[in-house]
Amino acid sequence: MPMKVGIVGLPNAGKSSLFTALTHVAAEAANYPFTTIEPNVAIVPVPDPRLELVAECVGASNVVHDTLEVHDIAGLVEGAHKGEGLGNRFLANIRETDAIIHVVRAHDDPGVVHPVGDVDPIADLTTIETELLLADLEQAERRLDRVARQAKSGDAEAVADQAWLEKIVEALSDGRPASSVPPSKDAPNAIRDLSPLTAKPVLIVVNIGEGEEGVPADVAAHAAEQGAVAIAVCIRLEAELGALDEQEAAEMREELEAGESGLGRVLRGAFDLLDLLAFFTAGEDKPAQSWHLPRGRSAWEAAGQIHSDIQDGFVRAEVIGCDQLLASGGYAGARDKGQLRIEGRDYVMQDGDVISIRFTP
Ligand SMILES: Nc1nc2c(ncn2[C@@H]2O[C@H](COP(=O)(O)OP(=O)(O)OP(=O)(O)O)[C@@H](O)[C@H]2O)c(=O)[nH]1
Ligand SMILES: [Mg+2]
Repeated sequence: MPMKVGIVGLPNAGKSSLFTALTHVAAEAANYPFTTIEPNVAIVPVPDPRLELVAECVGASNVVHDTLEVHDIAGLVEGAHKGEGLGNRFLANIRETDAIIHVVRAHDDPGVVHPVGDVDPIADLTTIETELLLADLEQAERRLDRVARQAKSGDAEAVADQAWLEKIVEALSDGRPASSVPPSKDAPNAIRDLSPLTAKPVLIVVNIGEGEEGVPADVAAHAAEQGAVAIAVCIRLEAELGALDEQEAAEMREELEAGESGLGRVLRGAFDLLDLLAFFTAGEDKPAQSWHLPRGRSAWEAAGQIHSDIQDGFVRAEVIGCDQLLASGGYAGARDKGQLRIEGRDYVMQDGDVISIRFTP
């Protein structure tokens, strides 16, 4: 299952332009079978240069980068949590995602209509943040109602859920995000069932005009306050460059002194938010593949990323850090040096591990 991110923002902020530009990247990425599940869902590869090196070192047949699923939703407006502009349906779409990209307009092109008035990134960010907060509050209150009824009959899980939900409702009512309430040990499923929007990590993409540079200071300060990361991208330029072929785009980029691809920064930024580690599987004449896991997970959980059959039949794993594998020139050299370790199911995966799992089918 790829990790998912959802793009939010006011109407006309530049969400669909960003989405389209990202899908161009996906379509052009070498050997990647580009897929569009639905018109507004794209699967884009997250390239890891280490994987290319590992593939070459072990003589793999091809390279398959792990992917990120990006959801574009229609613009949210004030009142979205109450269903304004189909808001609730859009919000439900992003409840399933692992992280949020929040696009905010900072360019002042008079040709693009602003939905509520003047170009004001802080006001716009706040409008959307408030909608997410109110949407969470409404969900949490509804759930609390239900759980409180079950708790009356003495159901221990419901009692624990109720206690946690009460804290969530209190925080949200005060304007604090769900992320400010620590998850409860006694109510492990409550957070998953609620999947609050305001507990998801946020990447703010500031849509700047051509020739502008950097995140405006007030937006940077606002992002820091919210615990979000902000980057500046001229989305229209990226969308135009994305439609060109790679060489043309590189020439244009140089001519315009546009610097590194803003889309690369968006993808990497979104991915960094998820705080995952990468691990690899690779063998001679087999595909070399990258996978991702939250930090601290076991070899058994890594197996589950690859295939549930491999997880079910897990026997042991052979593991080596990719740096060691590369330095030894491949598996044979690493084995000679005793660097290929045998690990059990509880082994804690490290970033850059190359793993092969023995399993009974
Ligand atoms: N000048 C300028 N215009 C832009 C930029 N990014 C997007 N636009 C324009 O703004 C308009 C709206 O962009 P979209 O990407 O459709 O906006 P959206 O956020 O998806 O809007 P909704 O789907 O209506 O919520 C389009 O006409 C874009 O061409 C930019 O960086 N600079
Ligand atoms: Mg759109």
